[in-house]
Amino acid sequence: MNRRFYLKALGAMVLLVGGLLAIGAACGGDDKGGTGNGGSGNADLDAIAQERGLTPEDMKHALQAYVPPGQYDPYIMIASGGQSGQVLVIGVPSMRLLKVIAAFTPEPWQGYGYGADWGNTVLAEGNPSIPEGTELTWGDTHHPAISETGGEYDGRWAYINDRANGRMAMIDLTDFRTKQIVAVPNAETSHGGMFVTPDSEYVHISSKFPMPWPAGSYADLSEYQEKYRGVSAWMKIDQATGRVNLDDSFEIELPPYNQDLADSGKLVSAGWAFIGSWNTEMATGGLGPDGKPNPLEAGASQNNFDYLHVINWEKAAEVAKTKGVDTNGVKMINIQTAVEEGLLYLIPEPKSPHGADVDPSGRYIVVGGKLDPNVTIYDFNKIQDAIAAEDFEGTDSFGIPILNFDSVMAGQVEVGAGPLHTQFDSQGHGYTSMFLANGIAKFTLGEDVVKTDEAPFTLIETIPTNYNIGHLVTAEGDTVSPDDNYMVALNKWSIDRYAPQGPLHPQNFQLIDLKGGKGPMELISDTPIGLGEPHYVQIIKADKLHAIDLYKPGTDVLTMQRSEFAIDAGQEKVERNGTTVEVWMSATRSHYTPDILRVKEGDTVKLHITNTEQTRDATHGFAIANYNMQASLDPGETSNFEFIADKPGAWNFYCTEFCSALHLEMAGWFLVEPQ
Ligand code: K7E
Ligand code: CUA
Repeated sequence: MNRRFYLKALGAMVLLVGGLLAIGAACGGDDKGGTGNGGSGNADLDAIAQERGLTPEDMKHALQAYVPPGQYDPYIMIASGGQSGQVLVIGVPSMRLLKVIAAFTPEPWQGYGYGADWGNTVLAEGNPSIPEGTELTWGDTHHPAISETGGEYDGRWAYINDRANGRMAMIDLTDFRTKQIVAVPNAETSHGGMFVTPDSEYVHISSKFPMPWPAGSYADLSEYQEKYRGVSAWMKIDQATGRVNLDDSFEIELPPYNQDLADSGKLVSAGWAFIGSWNTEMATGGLGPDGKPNPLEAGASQNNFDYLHVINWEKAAEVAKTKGVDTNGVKMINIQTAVEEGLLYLIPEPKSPHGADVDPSGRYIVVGGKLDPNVTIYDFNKIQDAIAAEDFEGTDSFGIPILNFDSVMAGQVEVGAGPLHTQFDSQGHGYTSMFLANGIAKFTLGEDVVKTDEAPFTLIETIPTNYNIGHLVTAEGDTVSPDDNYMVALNKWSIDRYAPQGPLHPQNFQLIDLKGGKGPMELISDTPIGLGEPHYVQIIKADKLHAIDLYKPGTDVLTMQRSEFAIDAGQEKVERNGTTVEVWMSATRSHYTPDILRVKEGDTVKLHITNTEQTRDATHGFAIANYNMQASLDPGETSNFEFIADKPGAWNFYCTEFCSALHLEMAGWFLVEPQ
């Protein structure tokens, strides 16, 4: 860089920092910022920049992402954790990892799936009933959906799907814990179908790969078209608990296409939903011994168009009550009924589509075709007109009407190679990730939505990403009023961005400044994600979240009520009943009461532990050597174990959380006398 320019820019930087400090001092009323405008600050910054080889741009970006010690991020990102099966909580703009929420995979820090009843119960309830005896201990989290009220994130709950299986988890955002996993009936896998309706009446999930119907039956792939089916599942949300209630849920049978990304209608399109698909060719692969010439990827890419499913879910909810057929515990609307009742239509979408995203106004649906350099934008008003006029170009092989492409398409924008997912700002812009072109394209939507003087359906600018972006997200991006400041690119490759740690590279999250939607987009920071491959994420304003500090004394985290096994300090006891030993234990800094447990080999042990503290962050752990048990007892929490004392010996138990100066002394003995 030109040295003179560098110094000039650095000087401007120092003035900016000095100005910020002066403002801080004026507002704060103390004199902590007193050295702000002086020469020493200038010299300090200059020296740091020189020493670290930072440009003025670098320093500006550092300031844009900086959150000082002790201060909070204004936004919280709820991120899928991919193969980790977990959900990540990340502050924005600092991109600091705040928590890994245990969801589909046992998580030791929170004692999820290591003997305590919270995790064991949730994980066990999430096992599918078909096939019988299935025990799953991992998931592949892809698409989170934060609950909404009036089309705005409301910070009550988050839902996330398991890509590997037909399952979804519900996370309570008061304590950021998973409270329910549901195996979705009639879905073997799931993918991008997860969204909530604008008032969180339902959380939607759809199948990814079709499965032989009825669920649990077998059919060879030669019967793919006749026997295999997909499903659109509308899971009713209990408004008091956020849990899914299967009794009031319903499903719609879909053709054996690969149902993909989906989104809820909102405002003008409220009551409707859109699910993309690929492989309407119904190809099944067959390379190798099956002797077919094409892999699935080629077979599924033959047609120029696949179909966007258009669903009137509000009407479907009514139809399900009278015409839904009970199918594995949920009411199912079959394809024929869906067509007769006008619940289901198809729209051609070009070239192996992936994303299907509804803009904040609800009017435009943006689809990215992986093998097409264009995004295709549909107009909900035109869709309604076409349905009313029965403007169909035919039906598919299952009798579902196909709306005339030219009648419902509002515009196409050539953005670049490999468009996938789209997010929005409030100014009428879409931002589409381009996997192949390695970047994000910003373009305008159609009339009534564009708030600038830019022409509709026009490419405005692109920004490179490093590398091969999958999803992207804007702050409050799926709501009816996105914020126009932060965007994060979720990149699949990071080849040369971080110090090497062997052949497996981290994912790369890149923070981008949208500048009020006015642009130009500006890259601020890179953040490595080293525990799985996130797919989608959402960003919510931090002040919409109402996380609790403490559990009320003796809380069962599954019910959030006082546990029947809770005790207060002084009520600890041990009871033997035949070969069952039941213990009511307390944990407080820095001891357990009782701290010696005597049982006989083969006894059943029922251990109820209450953390009797009401001090923020006074969490205790509980682990017993050689019993593979670990619990995290947050202040006020009661946790229960039930197990057989099958290993005779003198076993140490201890607190796994460094809770006090005498934390190492917070331990005891579990004595299992041999028979
Ligand atoms: Cu595109 Cu699972 Cu949303 Cu990955 S999916 S990128
Ligand atoms: Cu309690 Cu360490």
